[in-house]
Amino acid sequence: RGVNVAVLGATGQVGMVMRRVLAERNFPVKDIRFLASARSAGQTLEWEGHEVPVEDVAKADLSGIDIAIFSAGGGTSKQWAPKFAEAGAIVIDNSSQWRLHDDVPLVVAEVNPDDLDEIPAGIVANPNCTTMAIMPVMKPLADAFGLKRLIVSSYQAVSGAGRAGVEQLMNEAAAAVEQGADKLVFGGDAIDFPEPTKIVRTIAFNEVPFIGDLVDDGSEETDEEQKLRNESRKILHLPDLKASCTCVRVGVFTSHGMSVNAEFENDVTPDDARRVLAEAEAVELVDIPTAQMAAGQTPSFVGRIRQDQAVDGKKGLALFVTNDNLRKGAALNAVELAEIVARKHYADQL
Ligand code: A2P
Ligand code: 11C
Repeated sequence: RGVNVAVLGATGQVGMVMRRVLAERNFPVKDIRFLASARSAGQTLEWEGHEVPVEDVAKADLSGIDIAIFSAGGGTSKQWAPKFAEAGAIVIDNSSQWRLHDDVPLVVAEVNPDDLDEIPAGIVANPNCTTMAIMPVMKPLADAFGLKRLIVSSYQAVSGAGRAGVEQLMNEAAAAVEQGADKLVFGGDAIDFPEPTKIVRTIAFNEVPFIGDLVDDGSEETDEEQKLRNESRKILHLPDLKASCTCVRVGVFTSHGMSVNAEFENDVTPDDARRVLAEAEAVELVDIPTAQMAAGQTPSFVGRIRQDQAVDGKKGLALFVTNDNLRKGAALNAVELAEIVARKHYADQL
């Protein structure tokens, strides 16, 4: 018994964590298939003690798959999700490709699972890791106090840019250490860094306020910055939520940090917020949330909760959230969505 599962992008950063999370959570797998590009065909990946060959998606037989979890980029998803759905699978897609389509549910497992009751196009979308990090925190606060406005600045890890982002930080950090990283105290050009390969500027010992692509709509925002606004509105069912985000890449391997200033309809003190968040699923209250604290862990760590002094009265909060961008931010939520989909749509097979 169980469901037939396929992972597209199984060889990537998120795909690797997906395989681990599927095994950790004893997902009810009947048969598993790993797919990627022609580059990886012929490799094998371990699954529960045996080696599974990686298939080139372009040559794969798509029949018989119940749930396909994708993390292979937007272009691949655009091309392949409809084909998998047509062949009978429900696709859970980690890319940004389908998130804002009306007939595609965009879901955080603890926040809006009932949006998975109907899956009209056979495609479900997993939110961006920045949105994901704050949704389990903002949803209970929104329900309790009425959320009006979000101002967010992100501190995003290089693994959000995939394996190539991780390699860029490793190579640059190695060059800096070899040449004497302390020279950077006196000048940003004191180290001869390799040319950036993925992130648009040197990322080792640096911060780069540019993630994604500029959107050609006159806003001068990047698509990554717009995702937070658009996805939060859809997940929280608050279509008029005011939200603004500045996305910054930092020289951290894993876990995104988010500084949040939130304005509410009703009064809320930091103690009120802590009381609500102490009960929230997938949230852990701490004093100082850090990236390293969150890496390899499941919850969104939230702390530094203060009254926002830039909002009149007691209607504003300032807080900081960290969350593992590869786990809950991507692979874990996708697997949790697969679990809900299995319960709601493949109950007879479980
Ligand atoms: P491959 O390893 O064969 O290139 P990351 O985000 O860590 O870079 O990983 C991206 C994942 O998406 C990898 O598993 C990669 O496979 C897969 N992928 C990228 N482009 C394609 C494509 N055109 N078809 C299928 N899989 C793809
Ligand atoms: C990053 N958040 O850190 C991005 C990666 O919309 O799923 C994921 C992009 C997305 O670069």
